[in-house]
Amino acid sequence: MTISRRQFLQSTLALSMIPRVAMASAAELVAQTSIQQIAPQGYPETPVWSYSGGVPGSEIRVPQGARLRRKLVNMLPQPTTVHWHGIRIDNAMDGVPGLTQEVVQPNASFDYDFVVPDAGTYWYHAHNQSVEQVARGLYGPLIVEEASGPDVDQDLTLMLDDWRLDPESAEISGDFDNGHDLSHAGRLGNLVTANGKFDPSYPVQASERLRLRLINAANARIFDVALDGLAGWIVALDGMPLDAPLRVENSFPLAPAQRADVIVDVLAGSGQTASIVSVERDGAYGLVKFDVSGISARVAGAGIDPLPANLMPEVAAQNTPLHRMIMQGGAMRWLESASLGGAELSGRELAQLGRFWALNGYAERPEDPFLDARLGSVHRIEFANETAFAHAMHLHGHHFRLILQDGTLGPWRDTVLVERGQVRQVALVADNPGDWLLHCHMLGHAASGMMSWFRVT
Ligand SMILES: [Cu+2]
Repeated sequence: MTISRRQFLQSTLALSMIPRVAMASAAELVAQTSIQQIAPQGYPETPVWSYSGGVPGSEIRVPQGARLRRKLVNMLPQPTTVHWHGIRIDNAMDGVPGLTQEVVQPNASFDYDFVVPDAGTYWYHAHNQSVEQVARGLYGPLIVEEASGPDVDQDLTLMLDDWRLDPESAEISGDFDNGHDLSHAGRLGNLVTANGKFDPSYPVQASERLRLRLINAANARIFDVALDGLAGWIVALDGMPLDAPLRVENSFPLAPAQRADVIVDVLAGSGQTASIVSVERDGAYGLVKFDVSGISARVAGAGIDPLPANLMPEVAAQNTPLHRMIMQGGAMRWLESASLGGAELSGRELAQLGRFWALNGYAERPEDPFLDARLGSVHRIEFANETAFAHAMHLHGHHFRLILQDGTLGPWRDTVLVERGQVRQVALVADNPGDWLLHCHMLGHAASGMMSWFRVT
């Protein structure tokens, strides 16, 4: 084989055009301190912890089935790890300290290297001392593209967060172990952002069709998402396509760690503003605005097709073993006692140690797994929420199917919102070998007792 002079020139030209520094840093994910304008203009900038200099960390976009490699370089004053949320990943790459890897010390690094089997909207975030590290900004979007995606004019990732900032200095409030937060709804903030900005706006044209990838990166806040000036259909939840798109009628909950892919048509006219809001008891507040200018040539009213399905296992939920996970404790339902460090402690003793919650009587990740599953076996888990608060239960390494009230199988998810007093069943095929965390994604709850795990061998 010979290379023609023309080909040679082209290849050397191509090489010289590749920015070498960018190439080197593309494979690195540097956890570092940085500064960013989080509060509205006019307020001071906020010192944050970020991946490679910005919150959210830069969007990682790869085709379905690709191999993803990132060297985590820890330039923080604390040990850290990265969890690739929702990816049905090789266990050794799951990023859970003490379960799948050792923490990455300051000035040390760790090579993450895995395949992304499923298309969809995922995210990555710190998984050591996450109640602090995620609140300081250590998260970013991970988008796995379908071979052929839907016909849309724009594909926008909107990563939502809820910050607790000092109203004067705009510094992140450092009370991550505040017992009141831990024992109640978790750390709720005073400033909501999308993509690290307060009240951002995006330019659109009237009649455009957008794919919005909503990701809730907040520590504890459940958004109740509603659309204004937009007609929307949910096409995927937690990355996984729905069998049939679901029209957004009023609002839908997006709990911490959950994602929703929504295809929207811009109904607002040129010169108007469309928006995404979160509905609260006493009104709604804006998350994201769309400034409408001009009119798209798109013919309005075309139907929404489902996204191409990922290759998921068959779940035959009937007559499969049922494992009960009782969620206990928190304010108003204080623990009488629970197990910690091999001893049974009273609720008062646990509270003094900053433990307010328990799963099946354990106020920490127990020594033995909640479920010891044979590879390929099918299980149901029943989450029984006996507390006075909502919890977003997240399973690592697997997606599960919700079991609906009538016993039929609902959507695939990796994080299920269990409202207070509610009992929810899910079904899964334990098809990914390893030790996997199962915990509440209200990060203060996880830090103060709501942590368990299951084993697949
Ligand atoms: Cu919780």
